[in-house]
Amino acid sequence: MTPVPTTDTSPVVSNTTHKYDVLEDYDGHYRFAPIEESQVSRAMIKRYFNTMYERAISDVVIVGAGSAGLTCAWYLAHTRPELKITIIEANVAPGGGAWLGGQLMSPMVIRKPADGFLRQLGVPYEDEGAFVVVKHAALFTSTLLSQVLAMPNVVLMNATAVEDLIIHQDFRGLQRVAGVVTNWTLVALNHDTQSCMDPNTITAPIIVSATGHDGPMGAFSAKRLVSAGLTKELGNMRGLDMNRAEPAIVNNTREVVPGLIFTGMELSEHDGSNRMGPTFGAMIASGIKAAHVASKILDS
Ligand code: AHZ
Repeated sequence: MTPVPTTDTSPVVSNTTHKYDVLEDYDGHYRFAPIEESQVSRAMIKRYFNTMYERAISDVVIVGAGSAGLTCAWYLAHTRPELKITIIEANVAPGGGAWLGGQLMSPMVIRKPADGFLRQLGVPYEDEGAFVVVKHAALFTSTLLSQVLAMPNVVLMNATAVEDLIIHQDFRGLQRVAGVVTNWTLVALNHDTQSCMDPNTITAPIIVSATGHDGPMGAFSAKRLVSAGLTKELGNMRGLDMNRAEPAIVNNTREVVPGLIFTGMELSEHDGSNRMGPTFGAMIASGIKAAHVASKILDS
């Protein structure tokens, strides 16, 4: 028999309240607290612009909220709760490439010993000997992201691009990265179509750049160092070799010029090291190392 089409879209009414229900009444009498539209606008505007005002001077700015940038933020936020950590992410969705494992498949491989970070996060995994597998990369990334955002000393500004670096010069002529130049990403992508749309700035003694390898916006700071004359030329990312790539990224995580630390795959473009493909242990270990380097510089 052909099912009778129905135009009734009202939700299914249940007489029993389940223990997980947040609604007490599905029976057509559910009421929200009354609100004025302007209250909604002001609730957002007040907080967003207060945050921009407060974070115009930050302690650490992390550029890029991929696996390396978020791990760095998590570790730094937990070990240095007094620091104002500001993450700038060009995309609407933070997480970079860490929503999937490889070739758009969901499982995520993490080589030991970086699996220790999963235990700190409380992310379950299957042990395969030399490496572990998280059933879905999104489980890692969403857990990491939610824990980073829950930290009171972290602010994330997504849909916001870093479109330049602030570079100061001291009395000896030594150049130092002293902050970032930001714009909403939609503005940053439209400089060719509009008259000048000036950016904004955030100053900080430490910038951690984690913008990934070359792509629409990737390797941003590495490229800017070259065009600003602080780095001679890009090394350019080399071919895939998991065994060479992962330790190289971790061991070379460092302050590349005064005030600017590189972490994650941005390093491969700067240094000319190999890519590792879909294995994420180096992103975690490099992010943690970047946090240590930042801490040490701030203490010096
Ligand atoms: O949107 C970018 C992404 O979320 C963001 N980003 C890039 N340029 C930016 C800019 N301003 C603000 N100018 C910017 N944000 O940076 C993030 C980079 O994340 P990612 O996942 O691309 O890099 P990652 O180094 O954290 O992780 C790399 C993961 C890879 S790539 C790879 C391979 O190709 O072999 N293997 C692994 C594990």
